[in-house]
Amino acid sequence: MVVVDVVMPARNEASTVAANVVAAAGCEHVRRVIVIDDGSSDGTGELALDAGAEVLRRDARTGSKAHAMRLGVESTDATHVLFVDADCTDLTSRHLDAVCRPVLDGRAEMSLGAFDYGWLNWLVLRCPPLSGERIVPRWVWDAVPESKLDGYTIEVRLNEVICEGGFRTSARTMTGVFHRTKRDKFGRAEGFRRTWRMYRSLLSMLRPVGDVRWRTYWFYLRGLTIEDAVHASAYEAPGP
Ligand SMILES: Nc1nc2c(ncn2[C@@H]2O[C@H](COP(=O)(O)OP(=O)(O)O)[C@@H](O)[C@H]2O)c(=O)[nH]1
Ligand SMILES: [Mg+2]
Repeated sequence: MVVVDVVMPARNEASTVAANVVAAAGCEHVRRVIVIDDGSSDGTGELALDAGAEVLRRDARTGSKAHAMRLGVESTDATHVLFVDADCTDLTSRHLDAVCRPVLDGRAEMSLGAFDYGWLNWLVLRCPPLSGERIVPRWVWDAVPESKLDGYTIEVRLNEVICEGGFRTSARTMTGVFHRTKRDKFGRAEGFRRTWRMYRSLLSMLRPVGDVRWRTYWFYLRGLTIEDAVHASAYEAPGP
């Protein structure tokens, strides 16, 4: 039997976490919503709890977003994990329903929703995906070795498992959805520093500096199906 739980890493996302928990809980395929809060000083964990999530806490001095995700996955026996970042804006249950469907229908092993970049969406959907909004069977997560858990690069590691194994990805734009950027969260200077650090980590994953093969991207494109953009009110969920 297929069981989907949501794993939502959250650190200082008080302004958006509750709305994302409600969106995740309203997804028709989802059983539990698990928020992993570490190091928040703005009440993120309490807001998530009030919104209906189960909240796990971590020691903020060690690890990263990836370690928070691992704690979430380890806390469930779900067959599939739907990862959702806590800083999305205007995310709805209908977006997440659409993200889940191809995997549950057996049309893809990984399915993801990309943010809405307007006229750039056609390009974003063809780039190696960094989206935090994605569903995978738990064996995909389990295939990422402990030594490769890292906050900035965990999405690339999940891509690697899918691509190198010859598995399929389904992607679509989630119309109207975006996130609070590092600049929104940390201001211009610190936001820029963190963004720079993130792209540096991502680029240094590639050979010859790192261990990710360039042809992994070719494998990705081979297994990729791009679906129609999904709108907040794409369809009515079935009634009770
Ligand atoms: N629990 C936990 N969540 C984190 C950590 N780092 C980032 N996050 C959360 O992971 C999600 C994505 O992180 P974010 O900083 O937005 O990355 P970006 O989308 O690439 O800018 C957000 O919900 C963050 O709050 C962390 O160390 N621990
Ligand atoms: Mg973000």
